[in-house]
Amino acid sequence: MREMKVGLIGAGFMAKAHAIAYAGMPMFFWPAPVMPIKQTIVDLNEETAKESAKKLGFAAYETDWRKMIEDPEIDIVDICTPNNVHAEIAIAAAKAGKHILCEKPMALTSQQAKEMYQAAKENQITTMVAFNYRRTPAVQLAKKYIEEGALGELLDFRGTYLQDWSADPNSPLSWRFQKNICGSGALGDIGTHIVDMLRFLVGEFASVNARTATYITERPVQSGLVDSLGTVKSSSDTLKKPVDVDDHCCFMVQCKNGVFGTIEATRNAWGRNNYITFEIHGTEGSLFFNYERRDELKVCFAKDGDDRRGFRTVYTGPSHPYGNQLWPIPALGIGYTETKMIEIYEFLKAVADGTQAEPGFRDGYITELISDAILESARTHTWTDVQTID
Ligand code: SOE
Repeated sequence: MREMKVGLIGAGFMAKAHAIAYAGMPMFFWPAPVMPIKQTIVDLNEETAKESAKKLGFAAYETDWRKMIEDPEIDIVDICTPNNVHAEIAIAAAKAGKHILCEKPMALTSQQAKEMYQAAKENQITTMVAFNYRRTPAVQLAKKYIEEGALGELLDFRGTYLQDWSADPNSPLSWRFQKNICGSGALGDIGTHIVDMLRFLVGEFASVNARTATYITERPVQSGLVDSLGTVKSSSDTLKKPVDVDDHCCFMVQCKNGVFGTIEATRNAWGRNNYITFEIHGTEGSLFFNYERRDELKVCFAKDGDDRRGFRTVYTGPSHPYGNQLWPIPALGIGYTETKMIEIYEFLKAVADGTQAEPGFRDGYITELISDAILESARTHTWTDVQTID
């Protein structure tokens, strides 16, 4: 079996998720398309890099990502850093001929995303942007129902991504609230996941009409780049600095195929944790998914008699997408790591076949163009067309 060496940049929550996925993927997807070898992990802080190599099972560590990319032994570059350095790293990695898995959102701006996409095309590498939730077997099952025509003609899509980790004004001003590091707030961080879901399930965006708001306009300054996602609270007398990104983002979508959508994203919704939902209505039925109950897909069909009609629950298992390779009994439980393992399986399969992975840098770039249109629409209070690419 062909082995490929992975260099991973970052040592936070996402680095852990990716490291577990590299280790676990071949245990589910055997024979693996290629055997990933966890070679080098990179963090700016030497102690963190060294400890992360031990903890996450990498053979070596580095503090300079350029050195890792220059290493001819490395085949795959995995970017798990804050958003502001994705472009520089990805362009260097593409020029060095490495395949790239990049965390979302792909870039700070659509211009950066375009340059990343062009560098990937010019150097004929395989890319993937880590929109992992479309990998959930229940979401793949939803896609199957839609493709088989079980919903008839699609009418509308209602999506949400709600969390509450930033609802407390004393949760610190991490990089996720600073535009020069994150690009946008709830929109880029979580809204883009549901944008990806809509594109995957329904089709391309034509135009949007959006509203954004910043509810907590300043937050306590934190030391270092630690991303505690609200688990560490500062005292109320800590120095505060302004937040310059959106806390809440809500928009209507007109799709090219005529489907209408609404999407809401916020990290300030008390009581909601990872509440990624969609409900899709068609002329012949409806589907409902909630990631907090990710083994379930709710389905309802018009053809059911009046006295039987209503949502019923399909629990995903071996008969469903990826189910054969995962667990042998429905509802044993899909977790975040399974979605990441499937993601890495699909990425490495594309690398092995010399094809493009989905969602790749082209999709990431389109998502950035959609984000631009959303922010522009929120600024101008008007319907705004999404720029198209070839
Ligand atoms: C924080 O909102 C976050 O870590 C996102 O950045 C991830 O993409 C999401 O999957 C979980 O929440």
